[in-house]
Amino acid sequence: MYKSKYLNELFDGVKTKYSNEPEFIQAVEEFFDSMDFLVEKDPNIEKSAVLERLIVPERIIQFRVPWVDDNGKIQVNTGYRVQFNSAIGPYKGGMRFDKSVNLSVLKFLGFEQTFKNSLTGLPMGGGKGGSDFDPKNKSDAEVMRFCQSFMSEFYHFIGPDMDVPAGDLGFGAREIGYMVGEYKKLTHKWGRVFTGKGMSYGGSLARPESTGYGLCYFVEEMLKTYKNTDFKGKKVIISGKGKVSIMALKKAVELGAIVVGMSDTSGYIGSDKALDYDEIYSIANNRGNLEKEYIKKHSDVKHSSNPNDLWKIKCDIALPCATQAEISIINAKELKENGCYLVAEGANMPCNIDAIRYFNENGVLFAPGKASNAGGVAVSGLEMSQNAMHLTWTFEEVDSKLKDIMVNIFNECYKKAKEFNVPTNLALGANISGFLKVYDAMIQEGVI
Ligand code: NDP
Ligand code: 2IT
Repeated sequence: MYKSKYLNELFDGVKTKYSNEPEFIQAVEEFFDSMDFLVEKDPNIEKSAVLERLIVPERIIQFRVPWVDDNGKIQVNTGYRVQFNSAIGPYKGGMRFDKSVNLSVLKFLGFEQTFKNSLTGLPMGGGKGGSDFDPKNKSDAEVMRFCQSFMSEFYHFIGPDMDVPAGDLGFGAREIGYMVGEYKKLTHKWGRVFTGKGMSYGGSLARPESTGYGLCYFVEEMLKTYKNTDFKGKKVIISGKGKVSIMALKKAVELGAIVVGMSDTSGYIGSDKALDYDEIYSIANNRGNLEKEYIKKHSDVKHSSNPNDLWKIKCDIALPCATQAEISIINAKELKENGCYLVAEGANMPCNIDAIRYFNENGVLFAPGKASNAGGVAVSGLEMSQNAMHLTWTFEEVDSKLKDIMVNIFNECYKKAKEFNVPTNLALGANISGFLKVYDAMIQEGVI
């Protein structure tokens, strides 16, 4: 229940209209938690129907993706792009390939992306796309044929000033390469249309590192501001062993943390001591199974085939970096009982809403993904700038801009949270700061 009658009615409408979209409903509910602090102060929010407009994507594109597998069998998947909001810039956001992909998941991701991109301070609107295609256990040739078929429809809807996709879960350098290649073939234009490209064809240095590094820069600011400390000697657990998790691991270790637990879809590994960084890195690079592979060389670790057992490990800091709905209220309580005092989202919406409320009410510092994982899209924005200027910045230049952006996002969120007398509520700070810029642009652009 919100304090505001208007928000209650609006949210009831969302729940009824989108009753089959639970992920999208959670993203809106969490955002409205913060809007409840704002709508009574500013009657123009209701009058301008900005929230009614914001929760409806500007455009949803859905298409058939037929392709032929290595056995000559014809397969059919669904392709999507949710062009959520272009108030402050062209649509920007990742592409996800996973069997769980559906409109609810892509709408929640596109909705959150709109505020995340606004927080970066760069002119990027929000979008998200992908397919229910599962790249696991597919050959490179199958992935290539799938990407080519996908792009044969998708290329109509993207472009440097229209919509610039990037990677996300199940979608990395390999997929981006095939997509860019096919885009070029179909349009006869060099593919300035994706970010996260390889370094040999227009990618930005530090883009692969950016989400995980950015997350650690954000956490450093939290530790400094709220606890007058830093990463040194802190016990950290990180879920996943994907693009975000591995780079969070690398930076956390570099900053002096002791990473004591990690996971993937096959299970988790945990210890009292630091895990073997090189071994995890090598398993991840070879797309291996973390639990089974790691224990071959380190039989002394705790492990199980349930990735969620990760949250039972004693730690100071938890960085969920795998996927949505990883941390339930039960996991949240386990974390708190085991001494965890800071949870920062590297993934998008890994914490359920009751877990977030529990953290905020029980003295566990919480960083929402739309702020703490914004480093990836921020460096995507920097990749777009470099491409437009036909030049390349060094790793150090990009990394230093990334750090500035993350410090700035933290400061913005913290300042807003203080302004509303809830100084540790960074979710509120992120939602309100991200919203205000989009709101201003939507009012200036009229009812469109
Ligand atoms: P990847 O596909 O590279 O990695 C995902 C990892 O999560 C894999 O290791 C996968 O395991 C693991 N995983 C998936 N589901 C579970 C689960 N239920 N429990 C434990 N592990 C699981 O994706 P990314 O690293 O790119 O993305 C991860 C998250 O970060 C997503 O939420 C994404 O939206 C978000 N994000 C990504 C950004 C980016 O730039 N890539 C930017 C901002 C946010 P396995 O290896 O077994 O498949
Ligand atoms: O969720 C995200 O912010 C991403 N997957 C990165 C998007 C991007 O355009 O770089």
